[in-house]
Formats: sequence, structure tokens, C-alpha cells
Amino acid sequence: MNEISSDFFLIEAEKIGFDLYGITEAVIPPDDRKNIESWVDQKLFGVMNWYPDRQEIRLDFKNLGFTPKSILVLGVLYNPFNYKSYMEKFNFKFSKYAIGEDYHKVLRRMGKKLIQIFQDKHPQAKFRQGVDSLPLPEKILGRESGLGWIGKNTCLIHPQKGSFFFLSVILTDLEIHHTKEITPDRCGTCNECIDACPTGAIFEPYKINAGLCISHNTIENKEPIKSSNYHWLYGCDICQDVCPWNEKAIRKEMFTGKEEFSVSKIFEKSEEEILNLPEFEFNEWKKNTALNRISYEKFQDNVNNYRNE
Ligand code: B12
Ligand code: SF4
Ligand code: SF4
Repeated sequence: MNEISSDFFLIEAEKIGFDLYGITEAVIPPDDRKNIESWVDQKLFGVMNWYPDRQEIRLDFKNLGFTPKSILVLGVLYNPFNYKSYMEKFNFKFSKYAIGEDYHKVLRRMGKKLIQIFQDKHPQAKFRQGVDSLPLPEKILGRESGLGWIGKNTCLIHPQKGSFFFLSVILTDLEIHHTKEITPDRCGTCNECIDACPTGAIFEPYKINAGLCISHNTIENKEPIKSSNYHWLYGCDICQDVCPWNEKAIRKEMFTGKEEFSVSKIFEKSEEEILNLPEFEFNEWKKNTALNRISYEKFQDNVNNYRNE
């Protein structure tokens, strides 16, 4: 198979509008394999029973229709500059990643453009994109491609851009030369995220019990939640909001440049109007947003949980 240089890939990724981009080989390092296996063995995946399936893809890149050699890891910032001014009028909380257009769609569109450029140059090569859609450990691949370190809050953090970014991966059987530059862990003695997490989901540095996480409880768990969601209607940003690397990124105005991730017009409504949204309006809203993971019933459960707090 062709061996090509990484420069072309990375320049094109930047032109398309990715904020972060890197390349790594299609291999999961042994320590990470062990951590993933241990996470599964300890059943830390909450109600996400789909997680342990297809470990052969996650750990060994098998059954993909081809054997990938290189992986492009791409990131897009999603925190809009006006999130705070829009959202501070509400008592409920709504995570930044879901207030705009569905990131799966946005990153897929961008990735398609990139694949097309490479496909034209390398017609024999194979490509496959994942945005959450493939069972691949995107943060680990992001760290391996030099995009940042996995913090104690278990998010991938870039030293200048913080952690409010989405990830997508493009697998290819092209062998792309790249220089490995790993960003060292910069959490140091900080424990802000662990101290701030209200549910104890980050039960040890770098380890999350997904079943305790508010993000899991407001989105993944389809049952009504009996414990508090601490005012969160959808997702949770606490362990990222308190992170000094995000505070620094925000001071440096590392906001999203994507119109797609700007605050949805729905947030121009009053708190009560949002909490009482009729089903058809909710469905209209969720159609093009990351909110489409939940039903109207689940949204109402989250509203009830909030009202009872
Ligand atoms: C499952 C999942 C969740 C679960 C579990 C979260 C988690 N931290 O893994 C839940 C539902 C809780 C969740 C929540 C959120 N998610 Co999510 N999620 C995923 C998903 C689909 C898989 C991640 C995964 O494999 N986790 C399993 C653990 C084992 O893998 P890992 O964290 O990489 O593990 C490393 C370390 O954390 C450590 N470790 C962790 N647990 C343990 C346990 C043991 C015993 C050991 C030894 C080690 C260990 O070891 C590993 C490295 O060696 C990815 C998409 C993807 N395909 O990768 C998105 C993804 C991680 N999520 C994302 C986002 C945006 C979120 C939220 C911010 C959304 C929100 N606002 O509510 C929150 C953040 C909560 C948090 N603190 O992580 C982004 C993160 C981007 C970034 N910059 O990091 C991703 C990459 C989606 C995307 N395509 O952009 N998510
Ligand atoms: S997202 Fe919220 S509940 Fe989940 S680990 Fe972070 S602070 Fe804890
Ligand atoms: S809050 Fe502190 S410990 Fe947590 S991820 Fe950020 S730097 Fe690391």
C-alpha cells in the first residue's frame, strides 16, 4: 500500500475547519487495553449494555471490512462564546455539547469532505469514518495522535484549547508517516474535577463509574432517575467547567467558530416555556440536535427530576 506523508492530510483537515487534527497508527497500547478491559470487567458502563459488544473492533480493529493502518483523529471545538450569557437566566442546566446542531452530523459532513479529497488522490485506498458510531476508543486515539492528555475527569484535554471539543476518527489502510508527539499529563496535583463531581462518578483519578454520571442518567438511562441530577436537564459539564485548562482556554477565547454549534433559538424561550414544551415542539427541536438520544418521555422525567430538587 502507498506510504504517504502526514502534511497533506493535516493541511486539508485544517482547511475544512477542524480545530484539532493528528495521526496515529491503528494500534491500542497495552495499558489502555487493560484499562478498557478492567472497566468492562468491573461493569462501570452503567446501562450501556452495548459497550462490551464488539470489543474485537475496539481493541483490535477487526471486522471493519479492511485492516486499517493509520487513523486520523479530528476535533472540533463546541463551546459557543455566548453560552454563558444565554444560559445564565435559567435555573436548570443544559450541557454545552447539545445546545446546537447534532455533532454527529456536523463532523460526519466535514469528514466526508476530507475523505473525498484523499479518495481522489488515492483511489485504491479504503476509508471509514466514526463519530461515536464505531466502537473505537476515540480519546485514546486522540491522545496517541498528539491531541492532548486524558485528564483525571477522563476527558481528552488540549493544553491551549481545553476539552470542549468533539472527536471523530477516520480509519484508512494508507500508511501515513507521522512524528509521534504525545502531550504529557498536565493534571499534576489538581483534583478540582473529582472534588466538584456531585455524584462521586469520578471515583478515583482517571476512573469513571458511568452509572453514577449525570450525563448517563439524563441521556443513556431511559428509566426515570430517583437520585438528583443536580439541576441538569441534559448532560453535565461540571467536571469540565471547573478544570483550570478550560478556564484558561476560555480566557484565551477558545470558542467554537462553527455556526452549527451556536445556541439554539429554543433558549430564547423562558424557563417555564422550555420545561413545558409540547411533544411536537420538543421533537422539532431534537431532530437536528444531539438531544435526539432521548424521547419526549425521558425529557419529561428529567424535567420532573429538576422540579423536585
Ligand atoms: C461511553 C461514553 C460516555 C460515558 C462514559 C464516559 C467516559 N469518560 O468514558 C458517559 C455517558 C458517562 C459519557 C459522558 C460524557 N461524554 Co461521552 N462518550 C462515551 C464514548 C461513546 C465511549 C468512551 C469510552 O470508551 N469509555 C470507556 C473508558 C474505559 O474509556 P476511556 O475513558 O477512554 O478510558 C481511559 C481512562 O479514562 C482510564 N479509565 C477510565 N475508567 C477506568 C476504569 C478502570 C478500572 C481503569 C483501570 C482505567 C480507567 O483508562 C483509559 C485509558 O487507558 C465516547 C466516544 C468514543 N467512541 O470514544 C464518548 C466521548 C468520550 N464523550 C464525549 C463527551 C463530550 C461527553 C460529555 C462531556 C457529554 C456531556 N456534557 O454530558 C460527558 C463527559 C463525562 C466525563 N467526565 O467523561 C466526547 C469527549 C471529548 C473529549 N474532549 O474528551 C466523546 C469522545 C464523544 C465524541 N465523539 O466527541 N460518555
Ligand atoms: S459529567 Fe458531571 S456527573 Fe459526570 S463525572 Fe463529570 S461532574 Fe461527575
Ligand atoms: S480539573 Fe484538574 S485534575 Fe481534573 S482534569 Fe482538569 S486539570 Fe486534571
